[in-house]
Amino acid sequence: MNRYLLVALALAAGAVLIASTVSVTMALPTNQSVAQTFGMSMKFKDYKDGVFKVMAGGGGPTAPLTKFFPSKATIKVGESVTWINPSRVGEPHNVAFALNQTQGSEIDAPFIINNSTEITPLAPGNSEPLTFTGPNGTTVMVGANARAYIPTVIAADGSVTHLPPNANYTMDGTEQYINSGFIWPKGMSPPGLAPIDTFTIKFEKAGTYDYGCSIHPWMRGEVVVS
Ligand SMILES: [Cu+2]
Repeated sequence: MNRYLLVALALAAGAVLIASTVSVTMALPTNQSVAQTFGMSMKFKDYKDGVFKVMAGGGGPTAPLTKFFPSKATIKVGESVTWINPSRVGEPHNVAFALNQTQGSEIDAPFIINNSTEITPLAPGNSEPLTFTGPNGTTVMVGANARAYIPTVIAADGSVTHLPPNANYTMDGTEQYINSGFIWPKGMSPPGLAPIDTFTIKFEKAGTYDYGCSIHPWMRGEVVVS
């Protein structure tokens, strides 16, 4: 191998190293860079009368934003956080608190149905249910998980309650799981789904509460209550 080739290889390796360093740095957007990209104001802070507002998503048709903003809400005991979805396109988000980490919040889940059950699409068109053979020859159908689509609370004793759309829930801190249901930009919920465009939790117990969006698992946020 001649030395010119060696120099060229060394330069190429250096360039790759620099490029990968740059791309890693750019892959972690700060709140500020996200705000600039999407024309949001870094000064956005809507926290008055004991209610802290958080935007779940944002952006428009060319670039929907999948981020909670601000991602950290700091409030006092007895105050509330309200989530809204300001997207300009019909992209839903939800707010899921898995206080007991074993309680997941997948948006689709497999369900065992009777082997003889006939499933007929309500609307004629291009749809059929996703089914497969489960354990012991059972028939399994994949369906929408109501505990991610509609507001749901699982209490400490495991009892499940569905809240009305746009619920205002008071959290005592003993819950295993809380989900807002799909929050749509106002007026953009599809027919057949609950017209949810907001969700509010009043926090009665101090602590740091992590939450996420079941639809976009990289969307994370936290509420700090003191
Ligand atoms: Cu989301």
